[in-house]
Amino acid sequence: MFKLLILLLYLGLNRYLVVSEPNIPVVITTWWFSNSTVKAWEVLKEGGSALDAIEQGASVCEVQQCDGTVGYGGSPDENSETTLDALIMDGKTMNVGAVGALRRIKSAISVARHVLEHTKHSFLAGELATQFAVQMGFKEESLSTSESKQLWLKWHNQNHCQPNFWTSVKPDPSKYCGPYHQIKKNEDMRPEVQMIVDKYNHDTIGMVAVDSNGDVAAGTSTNGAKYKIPGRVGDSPIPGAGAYADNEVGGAAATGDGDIMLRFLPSFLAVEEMRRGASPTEAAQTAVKRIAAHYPDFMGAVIALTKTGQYGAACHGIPSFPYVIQDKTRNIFEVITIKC
Ligand code: SD4
Repeated sequence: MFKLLILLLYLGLNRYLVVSEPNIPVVITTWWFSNSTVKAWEVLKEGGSALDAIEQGASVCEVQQCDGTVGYGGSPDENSETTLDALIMDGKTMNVGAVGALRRIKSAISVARHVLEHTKHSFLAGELATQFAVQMGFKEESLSTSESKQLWLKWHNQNHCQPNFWTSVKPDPSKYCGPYHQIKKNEDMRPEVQMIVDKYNHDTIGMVAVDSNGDVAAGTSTNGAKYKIPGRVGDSPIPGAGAYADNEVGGAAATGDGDIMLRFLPSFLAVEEMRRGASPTEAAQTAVKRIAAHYPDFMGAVIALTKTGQYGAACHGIPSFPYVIQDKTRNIFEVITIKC
């Protein structure tokens, strides 16, 4: 009996004594945006910071216009203009830099980094965020391309402005273009428009990284939703919604139907779940399920990473969801696809 007690005590203590080495540095990225992952990994493997890895990694997608859904020349709004949302969060200081509806500046995540590093603010928006960027030395240029103009012309002239994001207005937004005027709610109860998330409308690069010092950072960059109402800002630049990072726990990032997702702060929730001891996969599942309980048809995904390099993801409303990982256990990046 005594021996059995000793054995049980030993096994119990052992659980706490066996400390596995952290799997850092490490970076994870939403979708199959591997070029951004490779860039971030280059930074991390040279001993660079997680913040630099996130900024430089997401910048690659902005330049390469990943799937036409990050950076310039994608997702024209109702006026045919492309505007950008981006966020970067430092899990060491809990400082945030973000821009929403940024006009005429291509490098949104770098402008967000400037908000983080050169201001005491967290979030700048619209035309005045552009003024800030110009003051910081960024070049002002049109974000439209012949592709984005074509896309808009087709939407406007052939598809009669379908789909759009209006409800309770006249003329009937499910048939006609605007300008619209409000009507009383009970005159037209049009259901909320769901964003179609597919290869060319998934829009957001979200990245989470831990560097070799154990510092965590997360970030996003997107051109948002196609045919959005001008001025619309999605979930991506909102801390806790698009991404979140905390050195004490890890980080998370989200992608999908931002108008719905930002109501639930899924990245914050995933990090808090990991703080409570949930695995990254469980944490991401909890965040996604919380949204699905209210909006069963929403489409989106959450990726999560602990400060020790454990990772996972969860998704909803699409058949499957890929994300990319690179760490020191892999010679090259790996795309992991999960079923939703
Ligand atoms: C947005 N969340 O602006 C972004 C778009 C996206 O998958 O990630 N779609 O709503």
